[in-house]
Amino acid sequence: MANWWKEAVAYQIYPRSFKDSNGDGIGDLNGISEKLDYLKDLGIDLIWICPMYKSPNDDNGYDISDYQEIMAEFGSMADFDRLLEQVHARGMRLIIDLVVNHTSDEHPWFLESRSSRNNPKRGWYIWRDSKNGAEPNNWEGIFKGSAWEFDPQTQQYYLHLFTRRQPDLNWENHDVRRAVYDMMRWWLDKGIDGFRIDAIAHLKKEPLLDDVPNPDKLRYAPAMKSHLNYDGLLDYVDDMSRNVLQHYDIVTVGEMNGLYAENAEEWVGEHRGRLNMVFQFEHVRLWEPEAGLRPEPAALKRIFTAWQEALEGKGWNALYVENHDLTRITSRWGDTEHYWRESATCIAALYFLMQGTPFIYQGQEIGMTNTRFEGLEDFDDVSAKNMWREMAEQGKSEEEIIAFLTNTGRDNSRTPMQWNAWPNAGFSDAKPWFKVNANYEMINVASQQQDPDSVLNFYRALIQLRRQERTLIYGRYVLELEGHSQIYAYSRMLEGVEFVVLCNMSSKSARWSEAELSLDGARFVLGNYAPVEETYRLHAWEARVYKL
Ligand code: TEU
Ligand code: CA
Repeated sequence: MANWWKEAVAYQIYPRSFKDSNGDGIGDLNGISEKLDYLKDLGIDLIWICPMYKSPNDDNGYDISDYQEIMAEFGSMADFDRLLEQVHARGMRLIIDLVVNHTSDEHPWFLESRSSRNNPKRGWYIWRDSKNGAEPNNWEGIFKGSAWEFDPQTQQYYLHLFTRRQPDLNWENHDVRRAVYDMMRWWLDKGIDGFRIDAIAHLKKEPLLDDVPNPDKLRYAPAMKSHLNYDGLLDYVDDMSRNVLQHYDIVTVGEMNGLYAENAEEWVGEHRGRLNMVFQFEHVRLWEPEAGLRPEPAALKRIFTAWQEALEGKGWNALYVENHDLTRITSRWGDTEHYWRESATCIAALYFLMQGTPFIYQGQEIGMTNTRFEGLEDFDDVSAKNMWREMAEQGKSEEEIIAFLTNTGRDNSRTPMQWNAWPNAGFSDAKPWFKVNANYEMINVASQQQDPDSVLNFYRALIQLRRQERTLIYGRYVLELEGHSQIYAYSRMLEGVEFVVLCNMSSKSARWSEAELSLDGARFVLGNYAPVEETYRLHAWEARVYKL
């Protein structure tokens, strides 16, 4: 079935780091408004902005203290309304982050809940007595340490899967759900076009809150089994859908760690009326620092192909390789040292032309890379600081910790957007809240706009091509050259039209034979190298698209 959001190309904005409009060093809503023409010109149809709500910023806005107010540093509600209006005036759409697994500990709901054991909102959060003089169970939080925090005033613990300043809402409680749904309707009635639903995978907790097995005798044990995609979670989604989502023409994308291709249809199968898309985690979890930086093409083929096939004719994929929680993809999968431009564009072609709605994270379109950290003071992310503490307790050296966080840290993708080669990369007139990546004079929007071979212009070409060719939107995906160790190739087919996408995911040239995949009579439509010399040989990180 055709839907506007299937044909859209989406762009994710991390407001704090996108554009500062008033010279305080912090990105803001008016900064986004200033750049809408840039996004429109790039070919963007749909914008997702990360949380812009009132927040004490323990987790950069993912700790919300008022869902119906704008963070003062980002502007005002009038600024938001103007942004929304200007997005719509350009024929684009805007979705916002729905963060309802938890609130800030400064949210009035939590302040009431913690005020006494018999407060009417006590049951809005998850409070428990201590067990044998310790935490109610042995769960480790996602950001390390115990998932419980003791509240001296009422002598009980509350559950927080993320930081201690992000208490988990109790989704079993019907008043909580009603309040969340009212808030959602308030935004939808304002005219926003949908939600990216944060941490939806964690809403449901194992009902008994029992200890998890702890064979390694850790102080706190990883407890994902008890709260990640836990049995019964879909009942909450159905409830939200019935009460709110189904009543609006919107798009929804759930952040769904712990979901695998074999169950994807339950979440986004069209006849089920749940969510439109999910951000699955399989391809981004592939990479473990100790296993080396680049995943094998075989692993990527297995994962992407499973998702493409699972949803063919049934549901729709969200396609992404970067976001504000991940390291930069060119640093992660590509070769920034020898083939920065080639690998950035090759990875772009690889994921962008599959079946699904492609999302681009700010800076990805110019091939921004990971940054450099010299000491603890260079990190901002609360999860990095917690990890630092944990590793220090385990006796790891400062160098080891910095190396680990440099390769994995979320701060890598949170450096200010690189607009031009002027001071502060054109992000702000003042000292930015977070250090600009030192390579901004080489990697920035202004210089790439001038350069026909830039990463930016490659993204622009991909977007235009996808817009012109229905086959690249709705066509069936078929994996080609399945056993090839360097080349990831696939075709897209619709009503007799066929495209082939070929990507050499390595820093060495790669060949295949005509017998394996013939390009006889095929027309070259897009690539990241100068004219094709040898049809059946790709240069390092070469990507080509052919129409058959
Ligand atoms: O991330 C949550 C998230 O990634 C989890 O769903 C995931 O299962 C976990 O990190 C596994 O390692 C979202 C936001 O994207 C992130 O920025 C926030 O810090 C977090 O929620 C808390 O709101
Ligand atoms: Ca500002």
